[in-house]
Amino acid sequence: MERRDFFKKAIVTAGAAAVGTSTLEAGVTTQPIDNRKVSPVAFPEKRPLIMYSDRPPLLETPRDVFTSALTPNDQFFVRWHMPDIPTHIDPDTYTIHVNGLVKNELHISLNDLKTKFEQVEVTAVLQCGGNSRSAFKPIAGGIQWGSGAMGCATWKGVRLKDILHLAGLERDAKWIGFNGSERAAYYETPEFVRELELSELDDHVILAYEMNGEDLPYLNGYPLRLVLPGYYSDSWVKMLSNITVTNEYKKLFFMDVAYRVPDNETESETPEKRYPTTKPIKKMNVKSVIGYPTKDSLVSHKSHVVIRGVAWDDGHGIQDVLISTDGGKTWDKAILDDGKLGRYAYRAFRYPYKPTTFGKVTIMAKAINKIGQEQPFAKDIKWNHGGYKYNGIDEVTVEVV
Ligand SMILES: Nc1nc2c(c(=O)[nH]1)N[C@H]1C(S)=C(S)[C@@H](COP(=O)(O)O)O[C@H]1N2
Ligand SMILES: [Mo]
Repeated sequence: MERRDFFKKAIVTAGAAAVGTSTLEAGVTTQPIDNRKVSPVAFPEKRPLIMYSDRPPLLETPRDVFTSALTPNDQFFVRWHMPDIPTHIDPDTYTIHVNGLVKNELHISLNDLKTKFEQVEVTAVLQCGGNSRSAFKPIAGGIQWGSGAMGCATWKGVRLKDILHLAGLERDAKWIGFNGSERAAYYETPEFVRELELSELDDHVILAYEMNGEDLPYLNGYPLRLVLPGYYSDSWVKMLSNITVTNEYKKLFFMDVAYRVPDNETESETPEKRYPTTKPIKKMNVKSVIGYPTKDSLVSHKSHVVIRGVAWDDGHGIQDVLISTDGGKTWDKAILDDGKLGRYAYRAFRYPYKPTTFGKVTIMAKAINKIGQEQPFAKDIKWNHGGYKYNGIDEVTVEVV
């Protein structure tokens, strides 16, 4: 069977299975999102995570880590596109090369980055555009991530703007490309490069060498990565080797085909008919994830449970998180943390809950941001082929005993 035919078949089957199930019925969770095991194998600097592949490393953070606003480095998810990641990086000889339409071509060492520029910090959520893809019905293409292809950290580094100022942009400079250091497995595969329009980059964009007060973990892009607060992480190029300024968009680059959604208002299409034009995913939509309880928690009848989780968007800020413990019929406000980590960070939330019935209970969380955008019910989620930008109301079903 051709791969294409296989996909068609998988979609039809999954579509048929979805008919007749209601995501709102208490006691039924139709999200496959939690049905994964943490791998017993740990990678360098990482505790055991949910593994989808070892080369390239694809590691997901378990849901129960999302009970506080910062994600520990050793539990932070990992995503690489190419199997051939450098295994040795010498911090004393590493330089970042800035070239293209600049007046001064630069080679900046790690030490110069840390000593000759203003050092800045930003706490920001890094989320893969394919996070929660496994919740799409029917199945959408790509790795079937649960909710843990994301994390939030405090990033430290230097402003991209300051580096470009030193390099001096030529008058016709319009685009900027960021290269990772890894190599493709085949000559035909383009390298990992992200191109962005210079006009969309603001002061918050940094080249970061530190994550939560430590060197970046190797798998999260040591020694230097791009940090674009508010944007999905396909733009956050790791192990940066090169920054090239151009006056035109170079179509052959890797990211020109992946991480795109239909270019229409609802960013959606049907499995049968692909929308003809696409646009990059770019900014994150409003979303929340429940960290406690999980489907593995045993919750005691009439005990004092604290439901916990995190909520975020692209920087407008979270206004409210609403919790339902009756499968979406009634909602009540959760308590949010003080928000001191800033508008690009997770807002941790908590909600005291005393279960008064036995058996399965479905808990839901819905975030609303400061401009009134809110998470849709899972059944109202708009579908796209790539399985990007899933932000349905989160739900967890627990057993009350
Ligand atoms: N050099 C390089 N940078 C990269 C990628 C990659 O494959 N190579 N993948 C991108 C994507 S799609 C994601 S989701 C994030 C993952 O970052 P993490 O591994 O630190 O979690 O890195 C981004 N930056
Ligand atoms: Mo990603």
